[in-house]
Amino acid sequence: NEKVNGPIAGSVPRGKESGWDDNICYFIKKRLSVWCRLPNGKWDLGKIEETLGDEATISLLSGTVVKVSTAELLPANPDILEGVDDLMQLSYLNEPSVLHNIKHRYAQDLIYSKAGPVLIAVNPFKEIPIYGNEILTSYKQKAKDSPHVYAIADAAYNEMMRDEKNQSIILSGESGAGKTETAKYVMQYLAALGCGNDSMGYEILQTNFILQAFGNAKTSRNNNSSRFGKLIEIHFNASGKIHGAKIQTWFLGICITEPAIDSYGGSFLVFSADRLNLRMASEYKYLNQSECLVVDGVDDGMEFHKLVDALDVVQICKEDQEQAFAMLAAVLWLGNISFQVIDNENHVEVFTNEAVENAARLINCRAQDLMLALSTHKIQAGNDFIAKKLTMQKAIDRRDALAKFIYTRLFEWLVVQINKSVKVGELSTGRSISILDIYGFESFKNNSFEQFCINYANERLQQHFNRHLFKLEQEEYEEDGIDWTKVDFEDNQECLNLFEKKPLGLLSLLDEESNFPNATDLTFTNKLKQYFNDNPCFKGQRGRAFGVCHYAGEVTYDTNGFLEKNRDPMHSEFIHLLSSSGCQLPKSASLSCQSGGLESSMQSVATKLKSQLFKLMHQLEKTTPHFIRCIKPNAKQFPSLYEDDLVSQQLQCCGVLEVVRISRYGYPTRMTHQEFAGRYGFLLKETNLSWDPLRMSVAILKKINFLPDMYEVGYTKVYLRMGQIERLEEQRKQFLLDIVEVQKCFRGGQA
Ligand code: AOV
Ligand code: MG
Repeated sequence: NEKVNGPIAGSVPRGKESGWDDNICYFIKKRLSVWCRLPNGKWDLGKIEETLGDEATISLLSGTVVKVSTAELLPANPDILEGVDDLMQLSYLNEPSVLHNIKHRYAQDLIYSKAGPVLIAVNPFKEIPIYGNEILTSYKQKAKDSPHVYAIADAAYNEMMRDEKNQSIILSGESGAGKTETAKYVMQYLAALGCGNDSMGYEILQTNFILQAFGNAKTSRNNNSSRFGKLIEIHFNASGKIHGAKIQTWFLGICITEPAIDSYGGSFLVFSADRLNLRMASEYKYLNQSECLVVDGVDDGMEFHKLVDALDVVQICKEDQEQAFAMLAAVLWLGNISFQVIDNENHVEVFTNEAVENAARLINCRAQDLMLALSTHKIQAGNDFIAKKLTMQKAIDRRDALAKFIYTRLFEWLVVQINKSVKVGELSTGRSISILDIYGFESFKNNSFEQFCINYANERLQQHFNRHLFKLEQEEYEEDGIDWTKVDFEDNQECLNLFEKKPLGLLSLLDEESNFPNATDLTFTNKLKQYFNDNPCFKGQRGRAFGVCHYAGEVTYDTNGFLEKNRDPMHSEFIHLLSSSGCQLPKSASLSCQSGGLESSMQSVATKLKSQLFKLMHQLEKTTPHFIRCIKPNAKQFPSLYEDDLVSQQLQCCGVLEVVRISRYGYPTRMTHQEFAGRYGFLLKETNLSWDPLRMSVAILKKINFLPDMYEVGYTKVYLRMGQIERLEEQRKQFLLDIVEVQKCFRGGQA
């Protein structure tokens, strides 16, 4: 079937243009610009002077003349296409052209572009005046249609109202690319569109702020990095007004002492100093792990007031607020607790100082009990329990585990409170928009269990994207008997298999080792190396390290602490300690852990994450997705700095070129033969009633004289290329007008 294959015969290798080789002569003759890859790997614009065999002489824009292989040349787009809104409009779709287009726009603060159905958002790292009421209104009134996060929110809203189908807006991108910020604008738009008589929209916006205050931290990648994933489902009533929301979070319970992460819980903690007996941030071990303590330009006092206001808005009473801050302070004081060795077997006791006193006071338990819980573990001997002293490292781990335990419960408790406040009685079906913002792909110098989980989650999300934009599209064509030449796309199934396969996958093996009493992080790593030696996604490395080839690049993980973090032991001593404390919040939190069912508390962290992700994917499958790809233009978080390589790598790993290709050569309009025949059957003067819909469709298409590569006829549907349906609709409109005319005449005649 030649007509479909035409433009993209075979699968087009990345960055290559089909038929380009034959075109080089034309480019020489017309003196058209080409992209030329220089020996340093960078693309530059130039003109071909001549070719000799495989070698071309190029004069670059700068005046320099270079000789390169013709394989390093690609066609450049005519000037008139410079900085187009949608990459689909480019005549030549290759990597340098796409990069150049986005860069050209970025230089003019046009941070949004479209790649077919996907919105690309490049982080400006500075404020640009493209948000707020006025601009919002112009998108609402369709006065503006340039690519914008508001336009995506608007499309989702309209589609929801029109089709009564749940929608989702999925943000993805690396850490620091702008997902959370962009999600905020989506919510702002929806709140403005769906604001009713009550303050529900405003309340929902405030929840963002609260969760960020408690769940974000400064990392080397992002000053305000989300340490939790979030899905917020906003529900609308029949007249399109917001009537409630539901928030789900996936808090990783990231270890507070993780080197990459500091100032946990943000900078807010610091100012409630007086009341909570707190010191400067630098005096807390959990906050001063590295240099990135101070977030430039953040006025902690102001932020704290905003936080308290927001807590008021979601109706968390003052008493509970105090308790929440007390818990935060307790976490910080716990970090300052130290131990002293008391015998020659490295057993320890808690060093009695203000840290223990303050932590105990804030948790509302006896200092003695806290000290015992941190430095001993109970062993059953017959009918009795005896307390055995812990060694130094075990005690430190225990202390950090308690801090993490309290912090995680606090976060979960907050989410429960917030949900109570924004809850709707009866959740609407078919009228909701879910916004998904998870922790972005991370690759640090040292990557631990946290990055392992984060990157696994991103791998899953990437597959959802692939499935929707490539797989489902192609599968539908194939099932309907259309010869559709496949566009190559990066499938990440193999990497997901490496994680998920049973019994031989990273997660299963991790669980297995976590359950072995004698296993260590090293035995775990060795097992991986033994089993995955031949797996192309796995790279065995020295010592405790191994690498995974993720869709976004290879990451090396250090398995130090993997087993312990995966077990996430819920020490019964902690639960006992907290439930006997006089403090309500940790008590209710620890009780809710117990009542959360043994099942979920017995599960390892990795298994829990996996099942949560499956649930999430299942939920998303039931919605119409809208994708926003956030791009980080430089690693320094500087404004106006665009690093080609960094952007190129992100565009590649999210398959932007492939998305555009598939959209350009795909068939955006599809109707069943019944629908098609029903709507356009009028075009046929004489229809034979015995004809089946397929035959009718074919007759209509013949009648309208479409060019052969503008349509396809499948077993069940008619497929039309972009712009074709308009022609049919035009004819239909004319036909209906004619009928009205005829009727008028007829009535006129009667009268
Ligand atoms: P992330 O959510 O993608 O990272 P953020 O949304 O936190 O990234 O963005 C990082 C920072 O970039 C923000 O704090 C802003 O300073 C800036 N920024 C992002 N988008 C914009 C914008 N549209 N206009 C102005 N500044 C912006 V992570 O949560 O680390 O994956 O886990
Ligand atoms: Mg974020």
